[in-house]
Amino acid sequence: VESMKELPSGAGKIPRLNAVVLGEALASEEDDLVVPSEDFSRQALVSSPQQYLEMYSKSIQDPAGFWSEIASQFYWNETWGSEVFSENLDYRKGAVRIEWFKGASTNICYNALDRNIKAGLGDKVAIYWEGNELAQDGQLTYKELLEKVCQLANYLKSVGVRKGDAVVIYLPMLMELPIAMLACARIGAVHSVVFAGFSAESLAQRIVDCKPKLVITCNAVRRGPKTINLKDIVDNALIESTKNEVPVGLCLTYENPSAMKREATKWQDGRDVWWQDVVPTFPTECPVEWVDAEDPLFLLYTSGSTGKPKGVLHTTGGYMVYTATTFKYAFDYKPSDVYWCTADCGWITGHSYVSYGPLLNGATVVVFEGAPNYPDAGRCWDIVDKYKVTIFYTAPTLVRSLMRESSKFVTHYSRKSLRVLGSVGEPINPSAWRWFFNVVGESRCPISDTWWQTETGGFMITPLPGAWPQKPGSATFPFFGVQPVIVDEKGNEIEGECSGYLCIKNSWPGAFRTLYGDHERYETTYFKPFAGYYFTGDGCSRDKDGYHWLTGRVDDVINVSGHRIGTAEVESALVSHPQCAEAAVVAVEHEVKGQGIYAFVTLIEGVSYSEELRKSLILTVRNQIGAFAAPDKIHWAPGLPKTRSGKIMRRILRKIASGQLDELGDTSTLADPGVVDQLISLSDC
Ligand code: 6R9
Repeated sequence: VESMKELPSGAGKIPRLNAVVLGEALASEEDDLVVPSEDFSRQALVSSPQQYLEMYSKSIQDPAGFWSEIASQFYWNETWGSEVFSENLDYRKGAVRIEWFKGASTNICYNALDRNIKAGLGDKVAIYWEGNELAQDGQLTYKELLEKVCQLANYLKSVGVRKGDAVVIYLPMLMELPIAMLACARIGAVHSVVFAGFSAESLAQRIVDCKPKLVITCNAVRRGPKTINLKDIVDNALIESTKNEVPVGLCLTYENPSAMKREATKWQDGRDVWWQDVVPTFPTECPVEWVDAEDPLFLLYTSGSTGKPKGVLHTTGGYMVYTATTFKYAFDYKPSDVYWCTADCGWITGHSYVSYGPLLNGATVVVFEGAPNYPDAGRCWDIVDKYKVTIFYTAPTLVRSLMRESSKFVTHYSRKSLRVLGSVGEPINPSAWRWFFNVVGESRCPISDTWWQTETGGFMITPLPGAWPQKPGSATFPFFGVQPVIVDEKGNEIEGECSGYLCIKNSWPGAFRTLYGDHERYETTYFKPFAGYYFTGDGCSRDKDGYHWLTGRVDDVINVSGHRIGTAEVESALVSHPQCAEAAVVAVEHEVKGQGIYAFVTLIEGVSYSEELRKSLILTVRNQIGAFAAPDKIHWAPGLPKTRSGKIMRRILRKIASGQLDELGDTSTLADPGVVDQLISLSDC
């Protein structure tokens, strides 16, 4: 242990794990450490802070050696040259550029399927598919999955899709979604998956930007009690894209008979083709297109703070190595695991941790089409028991919504297969963490609170379960090869216990390489705010033990009388109140303090609003953070405006809070636009 602390540590390079973490002192109550069980640690891939430090140090001191050793476990048709990676993150020294394994050729579909089959996993289940309705399910072994992928890949080639061409995929969580992604990858086409909850207008915008050879969709999907007619949305999007001079001549449509029969589907002869009519007629073998490690693998659009969505571009080799490695370590993956991530493949989490990361590891993955509260709030645990899920990865918003319901929905099911839990998408407040840990995981499963972004490709700051004690609400320490730094306004790195802007120093294999068609925006948004670093857009503090606490987007930081308060901190305090289910906090202008705190609060089922409760909520914040953080206003909110991926749209809340009701902007991307009117009607309560 002593020697570990003396590792050569350049500025901010090696995490400062303190004595408590290294196991020298007993965890005290005040530190709120959740120590992994000895049984778990003993079997874990990384079983101690010391082992992590050793691997981490190597990854930082010799990134080329560290990553090329890992990369050599994959199949490369040709290997990389003398340089494992090359980079320039400093725009003052020329164009920003990141390259890993350049010159090597490989194929991610080959590595996920053929390679695993050659290693004997052909008959292992690759995908368990669970439909919206209880009795609806299916499965594919690795061999069967490869056959399906090859048939589609052959079809795509037959209609002229070539290496480098874009393909837009607008599908719900059917097995056909990962199949379509892998088929594109197999022939070197660039997929652009658009979450099937986006409107026709958003879909059209993405089609116009990447000009695909075809769109792959299905006629309809059932989500909970509703049927959504996806084909109509695509039809409208294609009318719109044609108006913008991007006509798409082919729409491959999967018939999803449980949602809608073919006869009921609107059809445009000459453009629309049924998947089931053509794809199964193609051979089940398809040669692999070897691509350069730096050839594009996919585009995924993500919203910026303003305007046009950004087409985040990921390439092949680095992304492959990075998603596979992060998956393996952050979830302590073992071949016997059954893994379920509730994210949709329309988001980065579904790319990296439903499809590529787990399949590259030869894992068995659950793909769920439906809604987590249908037919009731016990559905997730029903699925966990049905497939004996061992690793369950979800978002805090889902945890909180399930927390509002009776815990009988959880305890009714056994859940004894579970061994690791995961969280992603936003900071998880300690009370949701505790509920997830205690109630869902019965205090036995470590929680990997994975901080990362569409842009980062894979996990950046995350616990390695079993390796060190956790702190509810902290994403803990950086993954191998990642050098997070906290900088002040001027871009100076701050050491030790501090808070500021989270940046990353140097590149990592999974980093995005550009914004499609707009390298300048890439540099301006991410590399110019703090010269020499990648700027994440997030705020972060590091505590005395070196743990990282993400405080939310920096545009969500409130400055009250010179005190910087993360909206997430106040929200977390509010949500810790036993009668508060969810809270969203925004800044409003304040005459005296500069900014004031405005809190939207959703109460738990069955509790009604009262003046007494308002006071008690404010008192909770005063007690947990300090008087300066007490909300100036509590706005009762039966529901919060969220995107379909579950992110709270603070932009809208800020407008409501400041009374700018005529400037609400576009509310069409909300999961439920009705909540906005509800909120406005409660403004004066
Ligand atoms: C993977 C994903 C990225 C933003 C990111 C941050 C927030 C994600 C988090 C988290 C705290 C976590 N975020 N995971 N904040 N703790 N574990 O969600 O990608 O949709 O691009 O969002 O989400 O603010 O900057 P993306």
